[in-house]
Amino acid sequence: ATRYDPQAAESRWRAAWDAADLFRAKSPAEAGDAPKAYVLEMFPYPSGRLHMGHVRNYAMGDVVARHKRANGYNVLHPMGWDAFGMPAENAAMQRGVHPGKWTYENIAAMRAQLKKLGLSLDWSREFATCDPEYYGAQQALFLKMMEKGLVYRKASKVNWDPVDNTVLANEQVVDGRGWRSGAIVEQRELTQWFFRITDYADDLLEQVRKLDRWPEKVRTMQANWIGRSEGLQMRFEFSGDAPEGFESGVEIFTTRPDTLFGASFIALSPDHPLTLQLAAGNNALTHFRAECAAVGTSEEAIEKAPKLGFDTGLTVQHPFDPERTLPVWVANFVLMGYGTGAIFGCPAHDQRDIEFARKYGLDVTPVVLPPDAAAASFSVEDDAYTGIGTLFNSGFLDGLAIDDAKRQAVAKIESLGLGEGKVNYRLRDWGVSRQRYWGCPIPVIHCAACGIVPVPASELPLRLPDDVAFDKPGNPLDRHPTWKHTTCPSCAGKAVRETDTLDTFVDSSWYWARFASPDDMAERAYWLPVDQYVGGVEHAVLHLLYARFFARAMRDVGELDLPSGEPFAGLFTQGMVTHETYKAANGDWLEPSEVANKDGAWFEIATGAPAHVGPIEKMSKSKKNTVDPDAIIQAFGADTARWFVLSDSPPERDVEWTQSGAEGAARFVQRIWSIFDGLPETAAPAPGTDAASIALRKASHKAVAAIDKTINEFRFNSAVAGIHEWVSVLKKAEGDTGATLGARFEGASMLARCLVPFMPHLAESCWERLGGDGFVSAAAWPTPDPALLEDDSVTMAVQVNGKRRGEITVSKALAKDAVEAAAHAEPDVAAFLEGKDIKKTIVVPGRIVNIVVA
Ligand code: ANZ
Ligand code: ZN
Repeated sequence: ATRYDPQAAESRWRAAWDAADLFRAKSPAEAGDAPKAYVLEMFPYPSGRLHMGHVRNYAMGDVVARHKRANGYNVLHPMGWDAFGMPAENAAMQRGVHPGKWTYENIAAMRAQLKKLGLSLDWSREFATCDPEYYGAQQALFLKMMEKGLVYRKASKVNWDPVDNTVLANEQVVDGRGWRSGAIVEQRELTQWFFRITDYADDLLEQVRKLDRWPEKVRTMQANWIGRSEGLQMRFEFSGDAPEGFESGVEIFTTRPDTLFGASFIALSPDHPLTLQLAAGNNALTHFRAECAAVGTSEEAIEKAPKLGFDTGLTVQHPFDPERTLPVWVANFVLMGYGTGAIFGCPAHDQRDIEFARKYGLDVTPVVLPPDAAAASFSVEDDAYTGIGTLFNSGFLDGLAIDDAKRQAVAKIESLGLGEGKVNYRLRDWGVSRQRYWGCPIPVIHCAACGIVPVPASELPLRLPDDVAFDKPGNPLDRHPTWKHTTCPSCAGKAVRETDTLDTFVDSSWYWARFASPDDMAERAYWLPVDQYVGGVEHAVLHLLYARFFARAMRDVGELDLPSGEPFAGLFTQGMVTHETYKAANGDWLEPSEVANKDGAWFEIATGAPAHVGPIEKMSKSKKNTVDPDAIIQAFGADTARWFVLSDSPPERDVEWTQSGAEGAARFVQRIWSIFDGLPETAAPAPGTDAASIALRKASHKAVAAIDKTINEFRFNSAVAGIHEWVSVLKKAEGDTGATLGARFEGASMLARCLVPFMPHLAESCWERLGGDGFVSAAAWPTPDPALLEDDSVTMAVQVNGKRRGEITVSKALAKDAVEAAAHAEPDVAAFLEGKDIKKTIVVPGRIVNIVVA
């Protein structure tokens, strides 16, 4: 018996695949009648090293790609790099290495690692988003979108570090402080670039319902993020003198017009135009606004901050009760970016409003009575009531349910000419400006005479300058001696370049289209949409939403022939790879390789001191519980690593990496090899028709069908289990079962082809050992013989007087009276028949036995 040598075999097969250019996608013309399949995994950020999460992600995509290829599809399975972003700049700041050099070196290292996995990738389409060809095309796209009105500028908040005097990315704000200076981060207004994603809000929401090959969970997350709410936009008129420019009143947006009788105040955002106007002559209000700004810009930070208010002294009139006036406040929890930037507060039925009202002593009037409460005794103290109920304390709305009351209130406001029903979206336009170097330069020029002027197409790509310094905080493009100074393409006067770069989410929003073709519309149309997208659930909201937006925008500027606007027809989100964590006695994390177990007790290898086992967690550097794919590949081979990450849990769940599991997978590789190694080196004889051979053939043909089905259903762990079972049967057939050599050869040949998606290198070696034609990676999926898929036995229900009393499993060939006898003898049925007189027994072959008793 020979041992299979994974390292030698794997590098040999990879070289042979490369030489044969085996995984290059065919052009539509070359492909002929073959259907197409575009299989894509979310492309990696070149952090420097592959981790086990990557291995799992790409192994899953490769199962799909290889399975499709074996089923006759023309497959596109590309790979590239999401290569712009902060870590490269951090490396530049900390180690003085240029972000470009750092990035391309990481790409080279990770490409080499990825190649070792034996993925069936078309490397000819590889690119990095920091390649000038890629970001130049992105700049052209940006300008087309600008022309179409999908891009605009407006003032918006950024995180400002007042010590380093620089804008910070969200990930550079740690607990409200700048990551380097430690200074408390402030909000600052800057004019920035936006994509008009809200133009597509309705369509993005409508279409997400139809994506039936997406996980339900992801579709719900998308819908919630878009956040459609139906409500009322109306104005409250001032009761005294109106401030200048606000004669018609203050516009508010509400989703609860039913609660208007419970209104006790109006609140403006600190950035509302009226607030700004009032602050102009008012130190106290100016000071208050500054206080509100001393929080991060994230929604979460604003949500968590304590409620702050400022009474403007102004009052407005209640729309339904001319006698009542309401005070106008400025409140920190009202955002300028949503609705109208002003609200009416109904403390009894809104949690933020009740906190605000209790803090500042404002009225609290409940107007919705819970189903089992009494009007006389119901009151709201610290917790707003947001449940269902009936209106009370509410004039003409009294007695109505919430939905009816909403309709009535909107109708009344409309008839008073104070406002109208309105749909609002939580989705905001996408701010894409970043004040950073390592990103795609926004291709516009600012000219004092002409305004915003696009960089001429002939000058694209507008490249990043290479000679930049990171010795100071801030954006090196901004302080570069020459880069930003240019002449206006329109008037030839002196002008400056935009120094903002694009959010890296832009880069990953259309790479799937670029893979299909850099510029050919017909080829893009041929490949798109992506048939199967595979990636982490952490991208369930933003990345997928931005990509869906880009598909629509590209369609609408004529860059994509994709009527649906949906880039990903199928989506699968895989679980994570986890590992036990270990701690030393002093509480420091220890790496898996630093500990060992003796008789159930863990100890630190270096010192012999006892170690503690912590919970099983996602592999992460901070907890030191990572396992390096390279080390695994070196020890066991890539097939073992692939097999393990696919084996133990359903793909959507987490899988726990264990050393013993990896060793088990490596042993299984040898066990499979032994099946092939055990066959004589002769041509395969005919399989034979004796009972033992037929039984073995049935096992093989059924295994093929089951593996096919489980792959199609993304149940790779079940496919793995099916292969385990099948291998046991084939091993047993080596003994004295009476199955012919031909039946064993047939099973082995089918097994080799079924192994391709999972352990492609081993599959090639097995195929070669059988004398198979060409590469098994290029072979067709085995076709099971339908006759061999049929079961010999059948399960039949047994009824007595029309009621089901039991079931029997019998051979299909069994004669009718034998079936009758078996039905009568079935224990539950027999117990029921005892002492009764059987009149008649009707057998419906293969289905049911009906017994009639008196
Ligand atoms: C009065 C009211 C009474 C509200 C009540 C709620 C409960 P969604 O569902 O997310 O659309 N709101 C409106 N604009 C706001 C802004 N710019 N900043 C902060 N809050 C704002 O939320 C709509 C509700 O959020 C609106 O309905 C408004 O408060 C508040 F018992 O109006 B409501
Ligand atoms: Zn000009």
